[in-house]
Amino acid sequence: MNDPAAVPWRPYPDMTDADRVARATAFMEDLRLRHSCRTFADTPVPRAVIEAAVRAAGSAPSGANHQPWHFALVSSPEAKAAIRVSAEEEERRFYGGGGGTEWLGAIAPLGTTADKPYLEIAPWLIVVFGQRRGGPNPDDRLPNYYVTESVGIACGMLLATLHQAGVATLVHTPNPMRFLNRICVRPEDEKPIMLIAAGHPAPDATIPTHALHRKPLDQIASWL
Ligand code: IYR
Repeated sequence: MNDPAAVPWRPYPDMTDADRVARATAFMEDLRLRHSCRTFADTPVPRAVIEAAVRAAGSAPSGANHQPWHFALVSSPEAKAAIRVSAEEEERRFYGGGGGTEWLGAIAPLGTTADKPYLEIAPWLIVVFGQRRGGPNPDDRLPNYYVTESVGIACGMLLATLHQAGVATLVHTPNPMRFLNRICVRPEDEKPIMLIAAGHPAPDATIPTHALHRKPLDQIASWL
């Protein structure tokens, strides 16, 4: 029988079902206060906060526990400026018609444009790469599995950690994003999956009312 090495389950703290409901509700209520921020202040955020968020992300479940992700943590003004230049170039194509009328119509209520000053103003840009090949050890070149799903879960945990720490975020996905390999000095077999700006909201930051709508439970869940 396959009987791999294992350690005993590490128990959760003792709690009642009422505690569980209260904790789940409190966490949910806090997470529901998260919104994308598109106007950042240049106020610094300690590197230790970013480090904790990346370590949280790095504990996400992944296919075969290969942890197929790399986080490039960008704070240098030069690298941020280079990312802004290339991202805005792509965005000008997108907003200039490349996105197509349906897509552009769908995002119109967000009020976004090709101008992305936050890419330079936010103190941190976190560029997340998915690794097609890797494995449990740094030099492994094995195939990875469920890379997009694994990286997506990791990014959710990263966003939740930053939100808990009172740091605002924006997920940005310029398309195509290959320029991020060059600027972040990552190999071509890594695929940029998302760019997350992180920092403090500017005093004049707003949330588009379109983004306030959250589908009610009965529209997003079914019980069987
Ligand atoms: N990447 C562009 C366009 C954009 C696309 C979607 I889907 C959004 O939800 C928001 C924006 C941009 O960042 O402006």
